[in-house]
Amino acid sequence: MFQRILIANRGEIALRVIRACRELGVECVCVYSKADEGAPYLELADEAVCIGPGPARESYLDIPRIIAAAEITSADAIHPGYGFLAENAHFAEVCRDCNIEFIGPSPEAMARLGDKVSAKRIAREAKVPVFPGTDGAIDDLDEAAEVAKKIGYPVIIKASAGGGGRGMRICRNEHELRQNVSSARQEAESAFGNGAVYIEKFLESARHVEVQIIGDKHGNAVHLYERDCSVQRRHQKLVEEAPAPHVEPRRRDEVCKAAAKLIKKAEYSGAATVEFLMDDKQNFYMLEVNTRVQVEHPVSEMITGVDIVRTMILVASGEPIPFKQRDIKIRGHAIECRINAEDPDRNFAPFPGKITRFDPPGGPGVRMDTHCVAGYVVPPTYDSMIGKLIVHDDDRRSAITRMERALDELHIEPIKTTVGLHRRLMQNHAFIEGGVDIHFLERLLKK
Ligand code: MV4
Repeated sequence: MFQRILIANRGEIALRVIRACRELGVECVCVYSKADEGAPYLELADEAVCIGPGPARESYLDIPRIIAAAEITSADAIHPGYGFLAENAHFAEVCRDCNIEFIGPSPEAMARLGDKVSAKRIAREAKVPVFPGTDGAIDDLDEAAEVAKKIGYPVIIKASAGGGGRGMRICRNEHELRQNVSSARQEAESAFGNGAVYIEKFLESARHVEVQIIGDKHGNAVHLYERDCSVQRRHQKLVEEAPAPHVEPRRRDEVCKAAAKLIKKAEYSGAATVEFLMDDKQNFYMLEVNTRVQVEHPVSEMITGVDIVRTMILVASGEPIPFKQRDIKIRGHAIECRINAEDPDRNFAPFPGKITRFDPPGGPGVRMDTHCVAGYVVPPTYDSMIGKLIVHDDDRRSAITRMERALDELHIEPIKTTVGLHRRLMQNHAFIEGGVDIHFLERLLKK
């Protein structure tokens, strides 16, 4: 096992990793920027090192500074959390060159699955369903138009290096396709330094279902079942739950096994999420693979009893996954509400500032993952998520009731947050019935 882990992240996920380190008896070092100076979670680390000014480019994204911090503090591993450098294959490679274990996949496996054209190719080889479309990146317009004609409109242009909805174009006819390909390419080139784009059949309405996987360095991959993350706005998830409501047991088995097969085929170790769209007949199609621990990992932890962050650390140190697939059973239902410092009435504009009252909820089946306390100042510098409220209960209905109860106990003042919207969601008829699609929240907000 490692002696010391450096946590190359901030906020609630940094605290989540600190807790995992403590329980494993591993020391931990936090890096922080000027904007996070004095943050209370830093006190819980064995050491904290300032790595630069607030802007992430000069701190949480600055590879030489992070490596220097690891070397100065004798850290033998780095946990990247999510965001920042978590899916940067170059960073994983620099860690390897510096003899520091990156707690995540090898740079090669990260590249194989992080690139969507490559991930789709591996998925096809593993017989994992994908949308029909071009086999690889588009070379020329005529070829793209031919493929689109064959699969039928609408089609969607996606950037191979994109993700989370960036660099997509929906095309409803050949004219739109011909218009969009070159601009999509240019946008991808300037945003990701990789102009490769591909097209596939566009599905108008679907649910976002994603499967949590853990792979190890011995060729094993175990799934921790699926999450439904359909409640989102502009590709920002707001509510996630596990298991996905109204999924037939046979389908569940199929989608989870498909995801595990893909991860095995890619010789991937660490935590991964395989994203799918599921249509109203429960056909599923792989979208992309996230090669990191995700914000919403706690709902999978709550229904399976597996500590995902601890397991990531174990497998990075070379241990085999300490459980078998047959040991993993779904127990009850879990829901997560993301608590953001945002004003839902002002188009979700960030609302940083000092929190004077912070009362997190408690009691049975309630978990709040947050780095906030009364007196904490939410900096304007980073994303606006200030915590996650997670509940677990025997079934979905009880979990919703428990979430309402927990939301009533939660008081954050005076900043604006998404708490009120979550209250409204927990009482929404369509949400309570379950199985809302990816356009549900945007439709609700228009009303
Ligand atoms: C799609 C799609 C429909 N058809 N692909 C958006 C984020 C990225 N992961 C992929 N996305 C989509 N890909 C095909 N072929 C619709 C979306 C999509 C979406 C997916 C998941 C969650 C929310 C979404 C919101 C709008 C569009």
